[in-house]
Amino acid sequence: MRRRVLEALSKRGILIEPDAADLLCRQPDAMQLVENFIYRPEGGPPMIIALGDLESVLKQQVMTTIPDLNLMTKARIRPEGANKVIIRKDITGNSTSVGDITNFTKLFQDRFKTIKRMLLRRRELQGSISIPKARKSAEREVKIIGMVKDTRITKNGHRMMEIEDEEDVVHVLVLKSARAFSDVIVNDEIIGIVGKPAKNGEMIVADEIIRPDIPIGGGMRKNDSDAWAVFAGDIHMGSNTFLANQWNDFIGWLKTSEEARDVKYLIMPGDLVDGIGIYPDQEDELLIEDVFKQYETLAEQLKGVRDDISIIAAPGNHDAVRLAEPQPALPDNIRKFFDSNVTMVGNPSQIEIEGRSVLIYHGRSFDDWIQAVPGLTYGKPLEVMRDMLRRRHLAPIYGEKTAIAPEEKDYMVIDEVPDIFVTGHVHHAGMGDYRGVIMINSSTWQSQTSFQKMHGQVPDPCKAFMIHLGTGKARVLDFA
Ligand code: D5M
Ligand code: FE
Ligand code: ZN
Repeated sequence: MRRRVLEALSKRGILIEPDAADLLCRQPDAMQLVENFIYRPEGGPPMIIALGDLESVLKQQVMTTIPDLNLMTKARIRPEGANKVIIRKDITGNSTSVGDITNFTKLFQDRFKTIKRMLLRRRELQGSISIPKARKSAEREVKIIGMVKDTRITKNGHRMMEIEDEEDVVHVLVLKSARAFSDVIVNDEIIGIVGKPAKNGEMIVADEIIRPDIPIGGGMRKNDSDAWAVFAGDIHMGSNTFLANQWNDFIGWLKTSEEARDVKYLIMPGDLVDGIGIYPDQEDELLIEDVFKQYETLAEQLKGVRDDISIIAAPGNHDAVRLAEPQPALPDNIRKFFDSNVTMVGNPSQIEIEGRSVLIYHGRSFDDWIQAVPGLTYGKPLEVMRDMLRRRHLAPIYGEKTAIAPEEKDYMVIDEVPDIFVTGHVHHAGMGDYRGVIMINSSTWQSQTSFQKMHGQVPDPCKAFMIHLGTGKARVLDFA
């Protein structure tokens, strides 16, 4: 092992200090670590690896160490039924918005604080100051962080924004000739601005707009998991447009197919059923008019899924929980229909499976994003998801279609960068990658509804995405 490791490094012209070499060779995944050093995204490989460098890489690693024995024998590492779903972030049981509290102050303060912290880590925003200080500043360049309260185009075609921080509000002008002009701004997002004070501190002329964004060079590192996760959203059980045959094919595949043998997780990001009273005259489009019966039917079918598959189900805007986001998990009187391998989580929620962090969000805010931002469309949900990741927020636009609950903490902030980000709602199927985050929009099991026809929305149903949790390998299955 030592020889292989040293050879691999020296081939690339990398030296390693003896104590670092000792520690490296004691790692069962030493060769993988060598790869990580070679392909280190930040500025290429180091010339000399010191003990401290290696220790910090080991600390960052998502993988747990694999016993040598398993590597040699290729024995299956995960014992049967070892699935563990760790819930990292979920409103369920943590709601503070009880009764008729309609005060959003704390929510917005929390959002501001959390995203400001992320922005302050950006090199471009080192030395940020408050708006009052920026107004009085004699410097040529100032840096501020604030929430967008308003944005409009002036009669000369420039963009004028109102930016607010904890102390003050200021006008920020983005000239149409500035590079930042093409960057879309949505209301209530939190941004950093680098610019020049003007008009005696009444205004700042922006040179650059900075977003919290996803750090470059992240992404899933290999781990020892053998398991696949499958994603299936927007089932809409009970609707007369529910695609029963295709769904049954999918469940049948999951039960018996050789390809599905190592599937250990089924993740369902909302709209499990069609619900009742979701839109006017919905009864006319329902096959099952009792919402409990809808869940019971779904639960019955999921009982056919192998016991060694953990099912994680979140609600959407058609499900039987409060509509305001974050939505808690489905309550016990519905949960009770399902087997014990089903974990109900909130919307959004962040879970960990096999060392992978998965952010699950149904996606009601797609409607607001698409309406607010020219160029975003229902047909390209991955572009919207990328915009959510760049702003580290699932639903920044307040007061439109997405109902938001006045919680004290903003659960819609993406504070932890996920390995996998899955959404639904728009009934499209897409998989992509943004700076190492795997993005999935998980299709639907409902054909075009009359509502969608009216709005010219064409669904892309009956696709199931699969991700190998050890390697990040992806597949798409088509049951259409
Ligand atoms: O949403 C399914 C699709 O229909 C999704 O693309 C959003 C769209 N939809 C649903 N309600 C609305 C409203 N009120 N405006 C615009 N677009 C909408 P589902 O949640 O499954 O009904
Ligand atoms: Fe839906
Ligand atoms: Zn929906």
